[in-house]
Amino acid sequence: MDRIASIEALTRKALWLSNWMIHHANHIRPNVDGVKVGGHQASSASMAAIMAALYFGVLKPEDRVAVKPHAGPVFHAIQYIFGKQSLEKLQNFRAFGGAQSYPSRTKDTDDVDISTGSVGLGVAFTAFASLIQDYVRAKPWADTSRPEGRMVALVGDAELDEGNVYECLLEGWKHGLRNTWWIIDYNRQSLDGVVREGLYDRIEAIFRAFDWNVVTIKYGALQRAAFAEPGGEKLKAWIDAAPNAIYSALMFRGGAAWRERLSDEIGDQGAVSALLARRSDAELAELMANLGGHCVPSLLEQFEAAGSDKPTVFIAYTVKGWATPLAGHKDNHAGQMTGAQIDQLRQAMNVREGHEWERLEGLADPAAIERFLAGVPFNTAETRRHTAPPVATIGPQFVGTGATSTQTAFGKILDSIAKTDSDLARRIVTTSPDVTVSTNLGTWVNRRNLYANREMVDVFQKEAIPSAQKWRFTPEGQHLELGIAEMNLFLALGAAGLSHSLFGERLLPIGTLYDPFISRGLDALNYACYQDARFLLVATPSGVSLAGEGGAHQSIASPLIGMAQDGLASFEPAFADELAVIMDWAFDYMQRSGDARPDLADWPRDVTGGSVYLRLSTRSIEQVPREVDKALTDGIIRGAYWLKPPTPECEAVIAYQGVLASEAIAAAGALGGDRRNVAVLAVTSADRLNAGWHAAQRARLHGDHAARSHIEMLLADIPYRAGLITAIDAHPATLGWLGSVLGHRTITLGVEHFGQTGTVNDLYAHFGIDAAAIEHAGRSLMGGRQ
Ligand SMILES: Cc1ncc(C[n+]2csc(CCOP(=O)(O)OP(=O)(O)O)c2C)c(N)n1
Ligand SMILES: [Mg+2]
Repeated sequence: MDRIASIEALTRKALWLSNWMIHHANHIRPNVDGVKVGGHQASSASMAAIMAALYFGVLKPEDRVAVKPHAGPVFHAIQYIFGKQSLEKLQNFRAFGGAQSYPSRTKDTDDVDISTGSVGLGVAFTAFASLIQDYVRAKPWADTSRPEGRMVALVGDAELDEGNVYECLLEGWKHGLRNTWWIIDYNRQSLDGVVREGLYDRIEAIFRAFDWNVVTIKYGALQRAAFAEPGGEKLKAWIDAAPNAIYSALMFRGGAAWRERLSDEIGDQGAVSALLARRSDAELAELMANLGGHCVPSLLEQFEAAGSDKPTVFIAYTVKGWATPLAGHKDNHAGQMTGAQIDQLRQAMNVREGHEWERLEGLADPAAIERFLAGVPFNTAETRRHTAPPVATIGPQFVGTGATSTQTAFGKILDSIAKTDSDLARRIVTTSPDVTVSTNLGTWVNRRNLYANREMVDVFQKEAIPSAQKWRFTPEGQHLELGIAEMNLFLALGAAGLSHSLFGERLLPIGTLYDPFISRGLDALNYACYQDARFLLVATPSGVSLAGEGGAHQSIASPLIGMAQDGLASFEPAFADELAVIMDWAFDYMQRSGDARPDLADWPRDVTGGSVYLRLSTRSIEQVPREVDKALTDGIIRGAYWLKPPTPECEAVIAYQGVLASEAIAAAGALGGDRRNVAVLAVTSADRLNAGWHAAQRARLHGDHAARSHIEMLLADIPYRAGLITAIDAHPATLGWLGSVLGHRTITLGVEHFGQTGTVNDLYAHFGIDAAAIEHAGRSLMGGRQ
């Protein structure tokens, strides 16, 4: 059996198993709650041949693939054929513990390279993965003996509606993108219906504009042979002119309908009538379905001809629902075959009843296929997922005790790291969407340079024009300068944050942006976390504390995003020494992968690690001169410590997070004087405090009655009658829950409405978060006693 015949046979297997998997999940497995299970038979069928040609023919172990989310079943079927996916997981497709609905590198066990789900993101991720591959390989410390991989996206045509695809094309062009393949499943259908006519021309023009190779795989081998027959050119002209909707509708209706339509429109033209007459209805339907994207020899030919490393888009014409009764129907996106239809497909695939799950059931020569599979290049590597040893941290970098802002301190801490000759400094890569200088990365960049795939001098420096920024671009540079698109920032952080796994080289990525613009890239941030990428996100400035910048730049919700985002530990330090401690911890936390660390046990995620988000500010505040001992370090990392501890007579507690430290301290002074005890709780991470509290609650519910979280232990120091005032330059709900930990009466201060320009004092007074407002709230809780 030759290679092409083997891959064609395996295409049919992948088609069958993917459709059967979905059918089983929806119609055979008991449905206990009546909620639709779902799965996409037509979208899977559309890609079966493309994926078979890639996985069984063209891909190498070093390639990395993002599979269109709704073709997940084909991916799982192929892995099953390789022997890398269990029957049990397939039978539990979309069930608890089973194969995931959409390929997931964290939840699936069968070698998913790049998760997908939110359309467009997996596509763009491949471009950033390729940039990161180049970045890493340009470094003197990299092991370049490993072969370079291609980053491949299998793209639904409607994914091209997503703006982030174009944002990444532009960025890729700027950085000299290489080794990237996007294979578009051009079935001209989306979820709701058939796409607009003429889309092909737009797509082609766009990719050419960005200097990509464009390879169109329009006709299958059968069609090309028919075009060569007398009258064939008429048939080709008809296919080329056919509106998408007509083609789809006829695909659905089948051979007789094709004959009727073609006979009506071109059938009186002599040779072409004979061409049609030579074929049965079934053969005619097969011919018209033989678009390039379903033709294994055509696909292999084009993939194998693409020799250069220039980014290449393949536009593969396909039919949604190919080779199934769903083919071409405009409502087929979530449509599924009936029992009778799946039975018909089973028979057409030569699969015996009761043998539906067997790997090679129905194939003419299973032994030959096994031999073929054993030699498939993609299947030869033992493991395709790498690891990299952790990079040692170097301890907190304290940068003085003069009044400062956390943003300024961040720049100094990074500069202090940049000065060291350490692995940590070498493995850090910084990136920013056009806010490098305004987020204080400038000094780091001056020392460590910008990354480019070739040397470029700083023209301003060469022309002797004085500037604080020395922008030298070099392959060894450690800053990846991005355009303004925040989606790109998070995609880049996602790719860099998986470098250890994708490319076997550890990176410690740091991305900076303005805090409010996290929302602009939120889905890509969520996506990066979902893939378990590891990075440090530094968001600054934040809140109304940036005053004069006005409402459009003032973030309100970001601490709540930080709390709710899985995989992201968020902090909002007030003081430079806290920031130094948190950054040092973050570099370790980003590299954890499951080794037990019992000393940090109050948040389960501490064991596995994750990414870290720092919400910083440009507002300078007085620092607290102090020794940062172990207890203080622990408190900072756990999320809170007593800045002014309570006494047994404590009447009120002011709990603040971030830059309102100064207001909280002033209010505590005014409220307490030397007569009563007003304690101040410095919260560095509402997120970790809250997660620890939840973890302790769960532990107690599961029988560990002694479990206590950090916040419970801290608040146990204050009498029950004491009042609690929380204050934050953000939404008050961030800290509002503190009152429910032990039931203290609580007033929550914060910002709930868009701000406006003004001085810090104006805005703090306006929103009631200044020292006077905190004091006022405190008095009301202390029962009006003066
Ligand atoms: C960001 C996002 N929006 C919406 C969806 C829901 N959705 C899933 S697939 C799809 C249509 C995809 O069409 P296409 O890419 O052409 O794939 P096909 O099924 O035709 O192969 C939509 C809207 C999603 N997954 N992600
Ligand atoms: Mg489509």
